[in-house]
Amino acid sequence: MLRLAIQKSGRLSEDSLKLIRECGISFITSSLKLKTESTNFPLEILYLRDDDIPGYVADGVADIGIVGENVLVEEGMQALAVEQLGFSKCRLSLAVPKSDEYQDITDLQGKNIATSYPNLLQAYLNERGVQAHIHTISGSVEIAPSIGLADAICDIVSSGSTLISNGLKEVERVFQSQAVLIANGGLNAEKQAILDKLLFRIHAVQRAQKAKYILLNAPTDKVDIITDLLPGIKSPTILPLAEEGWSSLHSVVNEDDFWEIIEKLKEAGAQGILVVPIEKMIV
Ligand code: PRT
Ligand code: ZN
Repeated sequence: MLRLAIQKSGRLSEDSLKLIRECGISFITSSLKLKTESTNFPLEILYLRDDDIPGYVADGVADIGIVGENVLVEEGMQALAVEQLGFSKCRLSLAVPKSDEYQDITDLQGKNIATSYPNLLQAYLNERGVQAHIHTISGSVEIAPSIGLADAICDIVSSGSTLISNGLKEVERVFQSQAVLIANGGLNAEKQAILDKLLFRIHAVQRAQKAKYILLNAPTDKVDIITDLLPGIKSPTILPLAEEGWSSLHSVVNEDDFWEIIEKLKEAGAQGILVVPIEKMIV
């Protein structure tokens, strides 16, 4: 059985559980439990604080885990990373009081900066030859300037509203982060095989998230033009409609590409365009 560590309760928890469920792995959750076993896949789930996950995976207490890249790199454990998972996207940024005149990073020379990410911040400052006093605090970083604890902060930003409501402005992006799957480097063959099986399913889920199934009707004499317009398609399915001279085209497109060509498809005579989600996609 493979042991997966995920965050017990926080910003990573819900999407981590959702990904596992989308992989067809069933389990019963309870807020009181610290671990659960899947009922249909050789996986055990441990619920931990996110900061502890890289260490547990490195020590082999858990075999794999899901954690933010910010935590992984801060703890110097990036070697454990297997795959970016595309959720919990955020950035680690430097921010200063809104009224400060800020030109560039050299303005922070000799200043006090509060953060929970001293290593990532130090590396960023070192690369730019800036020396500052880093105050490591574990929470409520954004209030540090208003209580006189620091001149600037370095904290996680997602929408930016926390900075705004604390009278701060974002001035430098230090690190881009998202959830990442990590694994112990010394898995035995049996566990590696389970991980490979899990990765196969994760890839199918990820592919499906980007792809959409498209169905449209078109005059049969326009099918060639429309096929050429559809991006990245070798060979769509073409079926005759009951109405003489009309055909139905079915294919898979990337949703972003689809919005680019929608007008052209209509101009070329496409009608009744349906774009539907795909649950899993195996190639
Ligand atoms: O209890 P435990 O230690 O497990 O959880 P935690 O409180 O340390 O972590 P948690 O749940 O807050 O975050 C887990 C991970 O989610 C982080 O390590 C990031 O990888 C990721 N993540 C994504 C975020 C955010 N978005 C985020 N917005 N982590 C924190 N924030 C906070 C940020 O610290 C700030 O206070 O949200 C505020 C900013 O949000 P905006 O939207 O106002 O900009
Ligand atoms: Zn934490």
